[in-house]
Amino acid sequence: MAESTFDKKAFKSEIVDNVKLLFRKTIEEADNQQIFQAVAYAVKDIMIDKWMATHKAYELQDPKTVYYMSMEFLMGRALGNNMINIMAYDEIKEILNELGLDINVMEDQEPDAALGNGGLGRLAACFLDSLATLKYPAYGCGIRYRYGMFKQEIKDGYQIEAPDNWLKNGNPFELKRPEYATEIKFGGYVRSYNDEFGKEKFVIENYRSVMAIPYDIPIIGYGNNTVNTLRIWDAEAIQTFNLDSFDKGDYQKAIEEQNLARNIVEVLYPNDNHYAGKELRLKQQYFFISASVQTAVAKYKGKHDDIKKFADKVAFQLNDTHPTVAIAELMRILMDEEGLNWNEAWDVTSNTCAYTNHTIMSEALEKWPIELFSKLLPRIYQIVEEINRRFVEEIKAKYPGNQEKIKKMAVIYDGQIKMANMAIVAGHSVNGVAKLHTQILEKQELKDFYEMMPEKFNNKTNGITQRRFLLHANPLLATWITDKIGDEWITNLEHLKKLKPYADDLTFQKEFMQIKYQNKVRLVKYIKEHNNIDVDPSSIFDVQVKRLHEYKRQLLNILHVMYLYNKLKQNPDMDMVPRTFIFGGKAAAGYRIAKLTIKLINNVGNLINNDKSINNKIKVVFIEEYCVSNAELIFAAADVSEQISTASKEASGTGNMKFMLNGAITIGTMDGANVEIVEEVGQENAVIFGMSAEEVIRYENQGGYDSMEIFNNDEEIRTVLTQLINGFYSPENPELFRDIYNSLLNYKCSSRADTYFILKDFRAYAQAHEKINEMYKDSARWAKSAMLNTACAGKFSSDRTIEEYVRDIWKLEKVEVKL
Ligand code: 26W
Repeated sequence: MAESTFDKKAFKSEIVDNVKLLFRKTIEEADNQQIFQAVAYAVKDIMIDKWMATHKAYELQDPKTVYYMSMEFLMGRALGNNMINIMAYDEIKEILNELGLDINVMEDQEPDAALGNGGLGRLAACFLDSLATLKYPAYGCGIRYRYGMFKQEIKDGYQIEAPDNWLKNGNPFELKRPEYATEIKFGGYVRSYNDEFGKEKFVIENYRSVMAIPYDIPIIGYGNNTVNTLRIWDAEAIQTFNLDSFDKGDYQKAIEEQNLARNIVEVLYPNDNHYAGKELRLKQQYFFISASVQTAVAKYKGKHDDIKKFADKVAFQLNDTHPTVAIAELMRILMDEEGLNWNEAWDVTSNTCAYTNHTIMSEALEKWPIELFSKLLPRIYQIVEEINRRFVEEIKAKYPGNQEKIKKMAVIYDGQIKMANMAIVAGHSVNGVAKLHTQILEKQELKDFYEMMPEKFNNKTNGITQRRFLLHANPLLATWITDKIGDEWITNLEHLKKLKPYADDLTFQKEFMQIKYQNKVRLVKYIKEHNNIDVDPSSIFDVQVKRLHEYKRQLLNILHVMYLYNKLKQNPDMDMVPRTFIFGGKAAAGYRIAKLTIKLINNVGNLINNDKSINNKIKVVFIEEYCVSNAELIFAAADVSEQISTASKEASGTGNMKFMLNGAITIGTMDGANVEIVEEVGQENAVIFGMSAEEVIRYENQGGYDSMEIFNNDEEIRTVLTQLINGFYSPENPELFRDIYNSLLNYKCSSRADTYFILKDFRAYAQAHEKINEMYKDSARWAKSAMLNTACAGKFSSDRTIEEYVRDIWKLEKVEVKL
């Protein structure tokens, strides 16, 4: 590990100087936000030398570089992470102390960079941390949304969305790079002509264009000198006003262009796993992809003459289908601008591009109507058409007369362009994000492709960065672990295995649970401040935090709480360790049933939390505005991790890994990465319940199951469901939760009753919770399991995931950066 050469004295005076320079104030006069900015600039100052050194090393050594293309990077806050990775966290904490300031308060001044919805965006952020820590040359390429993920407020139990003006105070870590602005063309028409050699050439005419302006954010590796770049693109109009000469027409046009540009990057689409074919979304995609691909080509050409060897130096990873237009854009540049023929361009494109699939939910599959697509991107559409034409020929050659195959695999079918199909056909790699997920892709969702091109398919089980989700999020546990086994786990998480022998030791168990208790107290304070609910830190903290979605089954969780409450009312002496059920997560603004579920959780909480007769045995808390920064508090404080998706639906999950790392015990289905979590920690240290993925798929193929039968035969379930429609939790409006009730029991046009098998899994889930209760009562047993969860989390580091991508897909070499 590099020695820290941190100069405390200099850093302290730089903070004071920065406050003066930025705000014309003394440190005594400055407010917390201003001091945060001053500290952030001082940290950036340390990073900038390393950033320049990294740039120089890359220039000199010309290594192969991966471009991680993603519409989402859910970075969260940067200051804490950066202080940790420059290895000066404790020193800066001391400096701030000397100035009478609290480092946590300073960190809390920073808004989250919430340029992502959930798992897919956070994965991209973890990957950037790992790439830099492992010294691999990498760019993140994305969009600088003016507004990130909306802010969630809970009013009267309902979710209210508010805009996330995250750039309000500026972003101290970003660097505007106007010198790298790139023109992006939309619309117009394609004219073809023959050049002097008789070769057909294409030009787009009558297009409208915007400028893409990059902002660079430094991504620093832990304890090394590598600083990679997250490049996010802003949009500006090409001509700004010319005040001297504007007549009315110009003025109008200028404003329009300004608006076209502004609209593109205005806001992140807040849909998670639900596709809506909006033109603006396609504009966003082409905008940042064209800018990124053009830049990558220009950079390559700065050093190399032979464009055919592009893939020796460049890898594009497409984070889901959203950036898939990169394939056609690279083809366009290679053919129209670099003069390659189709086959040459195809080879380069195919060797450069690789695709990651993040979901099997059919409603998330991106398809674009030909009309919309071809109008916005006429030349790109021609290329997609040709990709399709050639591929359909291949299908016909391989499966003569088989129309089904064409229907399933063609890139264009039924007036729609299927982006996933294009990614699979064109790229050289298709990967799932957990073992089970990849198997389902191969055997079900992408079966026909797997049969035709099995060599492309591979698995890369997701991971998380321990630097943020343990070292930063849980300093008490991090310090304790380092005391016991040294600090190598920070860059090699498998070292946590060394904790295993401690798991049987009573003293260590006590210490471990004491730390958990302190983290719970920290969360209790947060809950008191934000929800004004009193929570007992010695109750079991049972947590489900993630995006609201029917397949994730927050509804199963809250129905079970209702069931437990009924039981307690019948028998107040019931043998039950007090439980705090903690929920958190955002619902897409237009997702009615998900929003109604939030309201249900809050109403249930309201009634139960205020019922003295149950002796505080149950508390229900809905944490408002779940985001990366409060997630860090929540994971550290959890005893039980709820991972209860309908088996086969959760591609991987990564929250599950963050809980495990922090010593929570999983209650979950055999879905996504849960399968591998159980493999690592052992069945006895997790509580697994419910239908398997295979069973779910079998039922789905049969058209579902009869939930009415369960309703009719299970009185306790019937009581719970009836409470949804008899005003028990909504006396002012007994009909309020009718839609939830109906979703479980009634067939509705296209969707089956209880699509997500909530009632079918209910009894198994209730039993699993009884098991949790029993386990917890044996405190030594619980402590041992909790410790083993931490000890066995080694596999789930994103460092491991990245090494696998590098080995199997990107083929990068590490670059040592010297200062
Ligand atoms: C176009 C609408 C849309 C938006 C987002 C479609 C699909 C998405 C994402 C693919 C949804 C997503 O975040 N998927 C999650 O990806 C994580 C990282 O691989 C996995 O851990 C989660 O299981 C998966 O739901």
